[in-house]
Amino acid sequence: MAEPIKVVVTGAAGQIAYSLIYQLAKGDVFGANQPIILHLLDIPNMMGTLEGVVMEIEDLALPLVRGVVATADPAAAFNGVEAAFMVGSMPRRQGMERKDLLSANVKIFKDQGEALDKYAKKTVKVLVVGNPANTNALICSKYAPSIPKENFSAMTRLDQNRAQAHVAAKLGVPVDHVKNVIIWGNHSSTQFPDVKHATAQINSATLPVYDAYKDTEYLKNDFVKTIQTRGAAVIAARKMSSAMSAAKAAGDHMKDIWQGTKPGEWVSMAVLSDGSYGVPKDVMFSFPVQIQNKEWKIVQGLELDDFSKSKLKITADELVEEKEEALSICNN
Ligand code: NAX
Repeated sequence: MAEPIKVVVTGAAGQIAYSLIYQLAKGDVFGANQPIILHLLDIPNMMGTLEGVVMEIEDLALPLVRGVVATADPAAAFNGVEAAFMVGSMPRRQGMERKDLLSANVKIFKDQGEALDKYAKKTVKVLVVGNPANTNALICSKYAPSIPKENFSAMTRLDQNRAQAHVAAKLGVPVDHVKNVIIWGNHSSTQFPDVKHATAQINSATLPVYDAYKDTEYLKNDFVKTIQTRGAAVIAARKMSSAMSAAKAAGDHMKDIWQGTKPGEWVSMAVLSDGSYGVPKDVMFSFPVQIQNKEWKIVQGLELDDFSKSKLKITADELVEEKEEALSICNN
């Protein structure tokens, strides 16, 4: 059996972490032969709750868990970690403007970027979940200059999973018969869920989704809106934001980084833009990527029509604006 790796989860007393930790502990993400030492970070007044989470981890009685460090000290939390799930952030409270939320969370990711830079392994893979996830990931990377920028990504996998499940339900096929759905851009309501390049296996035939589901108008309008607003629909029903599905998506995202994507398939994650598809450089933009040896490459050469280009521009403009606001917050 391999040597244990240290894995940090921030926001460890919160609701996403509660589902995520179980997946990590039973080997769903790093593999059934990879022991882990869990580093759990939260804020000081959540230490009581975190103690309860630690008790539950013990009571799972799972052999891959070789240690747990529960702490409010970023130095201890990030020390020697090889994978980081950056979930912890301030939730939006009533009366709070988007700008207030950005301001609070960008500062958290600035500080935690600095702590990663100092204490984590230089090979650490950092997945940002806490919102605004794309811009938080950019800031985190900027304040961790000794860690390669390619090691940072933000989560749009929940949006991808939502889109894939929605199309599968419409076509009446199992969810894994739908492949290569893309989420472009920001994890926000400007994201562009795109099935133009997706395929569906129906009986023994593999067809483009656009041919299998002939209502193109639906796929360009109502489908896009449904996925863009799915998070809000869950909040309206549950009175709390998505947690079980967000945790599953975080596990899927890191598993693909660790174990690679399947041949001919791609997944969506927000990574540093290199200008592909006309997207401005230096924003964390969700692209289709393929992964091998823990390194992602943006899938090239997909054709974008004018409709798609206009959607990419809306979400890219939002990310540029968020980046400028975030940088001005950091510089003040
Ligand atoms: P919770 O409020 O349940 O948990 C957040 C935890 O973070 C709390 O325990 C809090 O004390 C902790 N925290 C706050 N500041 C911290 C700091 N400086 N260091 C360490 N921990 C800190 O929220 P939860 O539902 O778990 O959601 C967490 C984040 O994920 C939110 O920002 C949420 O908006 C975001 N989401 C992102 C998604 C994505 O697809 N990228 C989807 C789900 C989710 O909405």
